[in-house]
Amino acid sequence: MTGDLFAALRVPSVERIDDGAIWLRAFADEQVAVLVQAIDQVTAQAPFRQMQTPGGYTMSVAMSNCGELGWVTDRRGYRYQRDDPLSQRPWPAMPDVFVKLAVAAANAAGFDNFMPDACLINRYVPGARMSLHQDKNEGDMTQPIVSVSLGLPATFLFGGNERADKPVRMRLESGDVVVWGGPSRLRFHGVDTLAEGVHELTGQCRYNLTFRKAG
Ligand code: MD3
Ligand code: FE
Repeated sequence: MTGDLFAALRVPSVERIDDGAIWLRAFADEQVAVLVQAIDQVTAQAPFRQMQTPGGYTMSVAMSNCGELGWVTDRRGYRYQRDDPLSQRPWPAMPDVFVKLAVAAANAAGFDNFMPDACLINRYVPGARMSLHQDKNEGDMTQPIVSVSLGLPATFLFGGNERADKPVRMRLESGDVVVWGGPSRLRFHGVDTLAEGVHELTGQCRYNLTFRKAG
């Protein structure tokens, strides 16, 4: 089976959003099915869970991780840790298809020595969102973050260096990859409330993989 006869054919393109922020449209289109299978394998070992923020809210996005380090939040704060707090066992290894894709995308965006040690897996259902934030728990801010969107489309909010800066809205589709590095690395960003929908591959959900050099 090579896919739906009527699936839209997307043409890959590379677009600079800002200094260090590169949008690789359709970069992962050929791998989306394999990537979703790998998500299923990882999350059979480390199930999706809705974590608590330090302020006591439950996140609407469900999360898991793979790789040496995983991002977690609870009442004690945000951090990376080697063990899954649910199992107290190491996170599942990062699947080869994940590592290869992340390195290839970083290279295509001009970052040639990227080697992720953490992959956060986000799952959005309709109604889920992620409010504006910065990613600043990683050890080396000279390394980019590579993000891969799978399943339902979402409106991504790309803000400025201050929380109050008005964000630019970008529609991220399944198979799109964005590399966020250099001067864009600490920009505020978020995801608008996911709209209802059904995707042929993922059903009523969107996945986002973010590859990081956390340690
Ligand atoms: C821009 N995830 O997990 S990925 C996150 O779609 C996160 O699930 C969103 O923000 C999602 O932290 C957005 C895109 C992204 C990731 C990291 C960034 C954009 C970024 C770091 C700096 C600037
Ligand atoms: Fe983020």
